[in-house]
Amino acid sequence: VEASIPEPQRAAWKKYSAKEFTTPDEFEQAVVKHIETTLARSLFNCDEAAAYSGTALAFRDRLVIEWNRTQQQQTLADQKRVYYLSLEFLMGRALDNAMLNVGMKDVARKGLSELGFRMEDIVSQERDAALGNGGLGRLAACFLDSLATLNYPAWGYALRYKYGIFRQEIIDGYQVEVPDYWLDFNPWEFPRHDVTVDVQFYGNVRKYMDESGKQVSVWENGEIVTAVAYDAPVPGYGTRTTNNLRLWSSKASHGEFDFTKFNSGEYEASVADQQRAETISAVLYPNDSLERGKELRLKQQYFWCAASLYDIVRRFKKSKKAWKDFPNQVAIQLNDTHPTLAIPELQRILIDQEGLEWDEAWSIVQSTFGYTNHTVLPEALEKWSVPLIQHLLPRHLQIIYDINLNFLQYVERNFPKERDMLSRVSIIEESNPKMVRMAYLALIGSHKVNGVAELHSDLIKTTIFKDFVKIYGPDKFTNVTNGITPRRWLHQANPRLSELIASKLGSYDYLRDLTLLHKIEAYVDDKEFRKAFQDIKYANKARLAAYTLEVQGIKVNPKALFDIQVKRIHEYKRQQLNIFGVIHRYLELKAMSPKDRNKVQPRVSFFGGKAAPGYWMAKTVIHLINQVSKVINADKEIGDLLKVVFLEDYNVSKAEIIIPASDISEHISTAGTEASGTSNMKFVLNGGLVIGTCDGANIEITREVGEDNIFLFGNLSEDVEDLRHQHFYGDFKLDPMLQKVFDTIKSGMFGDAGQFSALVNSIVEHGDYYLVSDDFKSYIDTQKLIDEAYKDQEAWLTKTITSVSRMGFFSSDRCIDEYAEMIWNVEPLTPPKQNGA
Ligand code: CBF
Repeated sequence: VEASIPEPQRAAWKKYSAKEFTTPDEFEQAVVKHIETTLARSLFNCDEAAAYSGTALAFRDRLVIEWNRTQQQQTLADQKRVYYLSLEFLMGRALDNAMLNVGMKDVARKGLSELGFRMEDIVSQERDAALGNGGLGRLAACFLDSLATLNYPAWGYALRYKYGIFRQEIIDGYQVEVPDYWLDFNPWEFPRHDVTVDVQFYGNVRKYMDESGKQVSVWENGEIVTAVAYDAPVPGYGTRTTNNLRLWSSKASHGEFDFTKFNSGEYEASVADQQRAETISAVLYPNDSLERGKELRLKQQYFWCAASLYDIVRRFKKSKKAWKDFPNQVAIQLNDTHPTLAIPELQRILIDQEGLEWDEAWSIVQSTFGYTNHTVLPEALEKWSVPLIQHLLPRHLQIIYDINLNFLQYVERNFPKERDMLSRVSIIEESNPKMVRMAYLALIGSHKVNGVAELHSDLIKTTIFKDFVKIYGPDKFTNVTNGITPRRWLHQANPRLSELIASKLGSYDYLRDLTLLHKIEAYVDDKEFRKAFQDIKYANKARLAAYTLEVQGIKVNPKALFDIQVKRIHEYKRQQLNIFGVIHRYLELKAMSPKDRNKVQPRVSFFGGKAAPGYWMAKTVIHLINQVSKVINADKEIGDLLKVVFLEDYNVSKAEIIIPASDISEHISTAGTEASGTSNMKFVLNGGLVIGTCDGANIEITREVGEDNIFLFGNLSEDVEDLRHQHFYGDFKLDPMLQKVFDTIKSGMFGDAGQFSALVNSIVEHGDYYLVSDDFKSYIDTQKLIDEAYKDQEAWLTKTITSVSRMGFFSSDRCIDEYAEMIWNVEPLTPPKQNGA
């Protein structure tokens, strides 16, 4: 292409082509230029928000150069790419991450200071990109970071929600949801008005025979909504590779305004189509591990899958390769069942539009997709009603039925004696109305299915997918234990600890190979190292204490043991167990003599997390935490011995302050319910210990750090079913300590007891499904062990340093390499050296 452009033009272009800033001077020049020209501000009215915008725009320019280069290199290399389809990417802030990944933070710090600003103030101006609910979305964000860092050619695909996850306000102890207008200023996105896809809904299917006698299906008369691409660069750490995250926004197919309607006087109707179309990408559904069959949600899923697949197929077709090569060029990972419609959509494209035979197309589909399961909770396994799909996507329903028919015939042939199995494994559930089981469709349409931690991957094989293991054999199933990016979750969140580690290891190489952390264990007895490690923890606690005072108005003592549980509020995650434990602690303190109280380990219990707006029980838990906090924090007799804090509006950027400050963090789900958890990894990596159940990744963390360095408690997953069964048949005895806690709640100490009766009754009267009472004693006893252990600060320090040094396994880089090898069969593409580009 380059050769076809005349030399003088090429020379001029090269001369003026955008250059990356490398010095503080060049950086300042870029910032000031953006502030003065792009923002039309000046030295005299440049506040921190404007300085943030200027800085972000300067970095954006820098990212774009490598982003364009990477995309060009990947196109020319024409090798297999990974497409990660996730309805959620919980990216958090981008500026700090961009500065670190391109290695320009010091340059920016110096430049900003010369311009009169403090780096920290500027970074904190940025709004979080909160396009996710929790673990699943944050995992996707960590994966993007690792994919770019490891130079894998990869794209993320999602929706450009106008409103991300709601902002949480606590008013009178209750959660109130406020919209998140995160797009007010977003320098990181590039609207691609030239990259659009028309996506069809509704309509009907016409079938006819063509001249060759082949049956042809045409999906017609539908409504068209246009998907417009918005791209965001994803820079890798210490590499030039900058991948792409493509988000789709919806708009009416005829543009913003229907002039025909306007001219005929239908003024409201002239914009109504646009408003209806825009609704599709307007909101992120705020439910974590809890889905409900709303038509708009299904529309979102199809809109996103159709646009993404069209894009992927369009890119593939440019290569002019044969269709059989599609799986050699394209690996699509389904992050949970949300993108499952991509399976019938690809089959539709191949048979209806490209004219392939069913079997050939289906083999391409199966070789292309991989499916990650993130939960065994029955309420989170998506099902869509057949009439709804019939109405919205009539052709897809036919294809789903055909997929099912072929599959059931296969099962019948291979398991002729197991008639019952057919209804169990059918994609269509014979209920009223009939439902499409999306997890089954995802599994049948993929060549690999993975769980996200060892226990979880075992559980899916023995519970929800048991029959499928028999049908396909165990090789279709695998495990990829989750991981986290050490760039954000250590280097960015805890720069001093990162620096200390680097000072001992001689470089920051461990941020690209986290297993190098093991070398830190050699310093576990090094006095100077220990002191520095301890000082950093204290400084991080002091930072959280200052934040707590500033934002929540609660004064806490950084010398107290900081006990933190931050995650989505859900009954299975058992924040209720934690707060009942806090009440128990308070009652014990109140009953003690002042002399005995003096021996008690002071503690601050921090909570944070959002409840889905319609999840009433979770909201009750938040209310109880806030009521308990009010009473305990006001109790002068107890003072610093116990404080309770609910940190409002937990999100990624707050996690970066909260996580490095923990002494102990709580991962206390009912065994067998938390697929993996990833915050457990973040806390340990930052020098905190864990109290947890034998669940999800807690088990592998224990294996890595050693049993002496974690506080496990509670019933095991294999006992859960029996216990529930016993409860169901009336064999349930409330733990006496918990009884006291409930009596206190009923006494009205924390406000109107009626408000908490459903929570209490779920345990006392309705079978205690999450086994709070069964695990209560074990939990309390373990908390006592923690108090005791914490008193020996030296031994505690040894545990934390040892644990950090053994966390190498939990890097998301390791996950991505495992996915690449076991599932995607994709190779990295190394960028050329800087001056040889
Ligand atoms: O795998 C990432 C995370 O996904 C969830 O958040 C989910 O949405 N299903 C799980 O609940 C977590 O256990 C898991 O770590």
